Amino acid sequence: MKILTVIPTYNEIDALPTTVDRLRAAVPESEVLIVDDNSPDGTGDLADEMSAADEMIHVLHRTQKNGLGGAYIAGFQWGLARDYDAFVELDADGSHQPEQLPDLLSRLDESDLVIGSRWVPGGSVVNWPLHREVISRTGSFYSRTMLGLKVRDITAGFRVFRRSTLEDIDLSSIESVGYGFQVDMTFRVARQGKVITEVPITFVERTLGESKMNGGIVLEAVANVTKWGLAARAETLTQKIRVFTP
Ligand SMILES: Nc1nc2c(ncn2[C@@H]2O[C@H](COP(=O)(O)OP(=O)(O)O)[C@@H](O)[C@H]2O)c(=O)[nH]1
Ligand SMILES: [Mg+2]
Repeated sequence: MKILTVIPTYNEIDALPTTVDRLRAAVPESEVLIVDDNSPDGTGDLADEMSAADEMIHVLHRTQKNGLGGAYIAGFQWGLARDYDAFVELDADGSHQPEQLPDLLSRLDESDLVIGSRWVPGGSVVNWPLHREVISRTGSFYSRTMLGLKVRDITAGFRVFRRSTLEDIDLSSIESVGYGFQVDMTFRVARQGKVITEVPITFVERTLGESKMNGGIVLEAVANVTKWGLAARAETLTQKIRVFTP
């Protein structure tokens, strides 16, 4: 199985080397694609140096900061144009522990999408401020309710997609840039009747660099989830109504 781990970066110059070293040690067979949005701190140049020193590491440069969702879609399209069988999402900041990636990969033969989950038994977060936990749990709860999903950690960003799962999604129609991207991908996979597996992970808050999360990202997710939920409900209603005209 040919694996591509996509790592989106924006100003991750301090955290990226350790994350990639840990990944290369934990899953040496995985190739790595760093997708950098022209980070002002020089992360893109560092990525180029790492790529020059290791043929398993590739870099995709984008011209401007365009959100995590856009970076992943560009990374997936890069990989789909090549012969990878599995696509991993991994944050650069060390929150997703590469040592737990084998646990996720081991479930891929029986799944279309594997999610590293904080909110299933055995999953946890370390050093997260209370407001982050509240936002994450509330976001998952709201998405589950609005979209009728059974997944516990819907905004999770440590994931493995089977190639066919990505091929069956129209990536160009994904509109969210922030966490809404993860929700949208989950919703689309679930609606196709595909198998989603959640594997418990320990999510460790970053010690280097800064989070790019902001109120706009949360609002975008809430607005989109509401829109998708209402649209899905309207579809169901239309199907149940029979109209007789004289
Ligand atoms: N290429 C790119 N990467 C991004 C962007 N926003 C966030 N990221 C990356 O996405 C990952 C998760 O972002 P982070 O700020 O840690 O979010 P948090 O974990 O929710 O606080 C990190 O590797 C970031 O560098 C973006 O606009 N472009
Ligand atoms: Mg983070």
